[in-house]
Amino acid sequence: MSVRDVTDLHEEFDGERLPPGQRETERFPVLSKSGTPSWSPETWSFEVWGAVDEPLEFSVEEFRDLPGETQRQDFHCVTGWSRYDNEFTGVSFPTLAELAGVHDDASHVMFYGFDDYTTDLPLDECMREEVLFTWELDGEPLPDDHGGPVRVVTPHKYAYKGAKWVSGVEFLTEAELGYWERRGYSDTANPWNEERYS
Ligand SMILES: Nc1nc2c(c(=O)[nH]1)N[C@H]1C(S)=C(S)[C@@H](COP(=O)(O)O)O[C@H]1N2
Ligand SMILES: [Mo]
Repeated sequence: MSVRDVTDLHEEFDGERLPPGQRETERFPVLSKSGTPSWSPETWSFEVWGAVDEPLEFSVEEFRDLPGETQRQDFHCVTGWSRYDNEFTGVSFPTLAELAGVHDDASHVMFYGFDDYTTDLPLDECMREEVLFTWELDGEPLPDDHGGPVRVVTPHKYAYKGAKWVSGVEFLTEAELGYWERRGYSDTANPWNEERYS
């Protein structure tokens, strides 16, 4: 499968590959607010609801059957580390949004995780090919600690904008704040502007 390299994303933000105040790590640390939730294929489901024509629900098998692509992406954690060249396979946000038929008055998005995590973004910040619902890292099933079976990645934002163990997406007509955004982390989270705290 061909790999789309989006590690030049920083150019759009007039920044270096390594955002200010970050250091590169080869390791892939695990950062979770409350540990790794267990899941099983029998009970796992993913839902799309809110300001859409077609609310959607998928089993894990159905989800992994969505049209996938592989991208090489960098990953920037707000605590100061960046990991380069992660190969994530998944379905892009715009592809999923198209399936659901997003209403004209939708302006924001809330992502939900099975650990009661939430994180929000404006809709236009999600309608980018690099925002992936991913189930594979470097050709292997996404490890549970890193959000398996399915997580979101947002390489244009600090990584707290990417919900691990994602259980669903809600399309909103007004802005709302997610878990870390309510606790003092930046709502906008642009790594090249060092938007870490609000
Ligand atoms: N569901 C969920 N998603 C989450 C988190 C979490 O605690 N729960 N932590 C966020 C934070 S702060 C970061 S830096 C990344 C960490 O991803 P990693 O553990 O794969 O490095 O996931 C983000 N997504
Ligand atoms: Mo983080």
